[in-house]
Amino acid sequence: MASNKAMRITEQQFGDHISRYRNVLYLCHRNADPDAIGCSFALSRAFGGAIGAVDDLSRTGVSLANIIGARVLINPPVEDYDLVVVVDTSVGTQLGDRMPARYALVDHHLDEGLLECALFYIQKPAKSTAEIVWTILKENDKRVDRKAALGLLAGMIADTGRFKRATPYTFQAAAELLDAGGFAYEEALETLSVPVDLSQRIAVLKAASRAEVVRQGDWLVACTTVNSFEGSAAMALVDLGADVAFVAGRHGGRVRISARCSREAAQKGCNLAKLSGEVGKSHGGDGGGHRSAAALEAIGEPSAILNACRKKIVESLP
Ligand SMILES: [Mn+2]
Repeated sequence: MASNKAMRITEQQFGDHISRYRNVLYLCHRNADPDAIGCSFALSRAFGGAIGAVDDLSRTGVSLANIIGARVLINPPVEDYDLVVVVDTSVGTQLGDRMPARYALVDHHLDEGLLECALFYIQKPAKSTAEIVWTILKENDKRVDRKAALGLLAGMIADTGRFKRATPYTFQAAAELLDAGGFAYEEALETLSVPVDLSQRIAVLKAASRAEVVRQGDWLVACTTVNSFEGSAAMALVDLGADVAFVAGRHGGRVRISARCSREAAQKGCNLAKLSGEVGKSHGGDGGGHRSAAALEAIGEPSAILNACRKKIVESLP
């Protein structure tokens, strides 16, 4: 790879630099997420150019791209472009064998691997690349339309864990994007909600409506039966407030039980991996997993094996 003197530029200088190239590709990392997609889309709208991604998009990346109408080329021929702007990417391995010979970089990670060979770059420790891109647009007097604003805000929401890791600038940029885009915050949140299969939702709702809840001191243990998506159902019961959940399903001649517990229950000593192994073995099967997420397969009546799980967990809770 040709060695260049790496050139750090400011957000304001981006427009001047990018205008020297006629045919630009904004390239997202593998499994491109909403931050990468939203940023590439907003930059391509403002300065022109195509959007690409290496190999695939994440589930929420696909959702966002569909909603804002981003056309993302999968594994585009990078050598066909005058300049590739690598977006939201910190290490070359995220680009697989698509590493372009001539590239610029816009990113919020702290890794230095891609800096040295970049023609120019902007890299800052922001909480999302979208915050950097928003500054680029403002300082180059670019207006954003509704879709570009939606994409950038979705990127911020996703990368900050719905603002759990936000800085004052994240909130400021988010407010400005809501204003510029003219949409409700709820709409930006919705771009990230990937629909769950109908059959899965039915199974989880059935499991919840049939659940039997036992209270032991301050602990709530939920048990239920459903014949598919046991793991999702157990997770949903913990989300709803159970400390521990066991969901049984019949599969051919065998019974499968998925077990989940809250983080607090696991910290206080709940060990579902051990429990699943013991109950599984005592019913002609086996089980295991993690402390807070485990499963077993055994032979017998679902209700009897569920009872055995419930008895064991109640005995073990402090
Ligand atoms: Mn990011």
